[in-house]
Amino acid sequence: MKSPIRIAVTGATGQICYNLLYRIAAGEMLGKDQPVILQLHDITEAQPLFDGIVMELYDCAFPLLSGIITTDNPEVAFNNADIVLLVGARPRGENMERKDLLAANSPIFIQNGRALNTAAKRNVKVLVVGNPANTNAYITIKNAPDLDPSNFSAMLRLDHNRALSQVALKLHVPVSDIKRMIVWGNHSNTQFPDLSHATVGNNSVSSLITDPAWIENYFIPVVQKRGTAIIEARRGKSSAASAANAIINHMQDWIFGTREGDWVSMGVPSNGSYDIPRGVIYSFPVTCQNGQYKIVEGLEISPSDREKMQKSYQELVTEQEAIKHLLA
Ligand code: NAX
Repeated sequence: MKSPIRIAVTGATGQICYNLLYRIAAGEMLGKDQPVILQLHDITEAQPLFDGIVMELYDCAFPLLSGIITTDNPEVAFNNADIVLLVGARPRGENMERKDLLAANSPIFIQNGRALNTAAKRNVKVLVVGNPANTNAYITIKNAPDLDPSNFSAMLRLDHNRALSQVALKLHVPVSDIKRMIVWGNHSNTQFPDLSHATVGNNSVSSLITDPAWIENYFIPVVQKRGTAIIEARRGKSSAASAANAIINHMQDWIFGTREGDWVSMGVPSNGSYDIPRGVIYSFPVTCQNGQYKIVEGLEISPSDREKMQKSYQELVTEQEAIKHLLA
């Protein structure tokens, strides 16, 4: 039997985690032969909610679940962690603007960064899910100076999966036949879902779409606004099952590698590719091998697509400006 992997999860009593923890414990993220220890974090007020969650974890009698820790102390949660999933965040309240959300979440991710710097394994893999995910990842990295920034990523996989599904529905093909989808930029409605490099078999997706207006007028806005559509459809609740699934997909690809001839979208520190200045956490197409992600270089981008990519970058700059004083 392999030795257990320590997986820390924040926001562990929230709705995404209720769809996530049981799948991780069942081996759906790291494989059916990999024991796991769950190190669960939530705020002090949420601690009583762990009772039922832990009872249900035990009641599943998962053969791979080697231990469970619950805590309101991030350093305890991140202690020796191999994988850290930062899901916990302040939800966006009514009448709350994006900048208010940024201000409310910055202290959480400053604290997360410091605790990771102190307590996590040096080769930990950290996925930031809590919104605004890209800028929260930026804040976390800035507060974990002893960890390599390439240990971090922000989640754009739900957007990537949404884009794949829309194309699969349109072309009546299985999702698995579609390769090389990209969602560029910020996990917000400035993101740019780009199917100009996507393929189905030997064909480009764009050559198979007979009404080009579908891309601009349907595909792009539907993917960009899917989060809001889900909230409306679920009577106020945001994506949970699909978000948990995207976390599992993201981590699997990062750890075990992307499939041959394909890539995925991840929010990662820019290396300056595609005119996106270094350091900003921006979603790029990446391939993964041996536990490392690598930005796909050299794709041809039209001037109008470059404009869309810059628009999302500019939003990230505005977000960084809004929290700059908190990082000084
Ligand atoms: P919930 O509101 O159900 O859960 C949030 C959890 O965070 C709660 O358990 C809460 O106690 C905890 N929390 C609150 N304040 C905290 C603090 N100061 N420190 C640590 N934890 C704190 O939200 P849920 O639906 O689970 O969503 C979690 C986060 O994921 C939200 O920020 C949400 O916007 C974000 N999402 C990100 C997605 C992405 O693609 N990157 C998609 C799904 C989701 O919208």
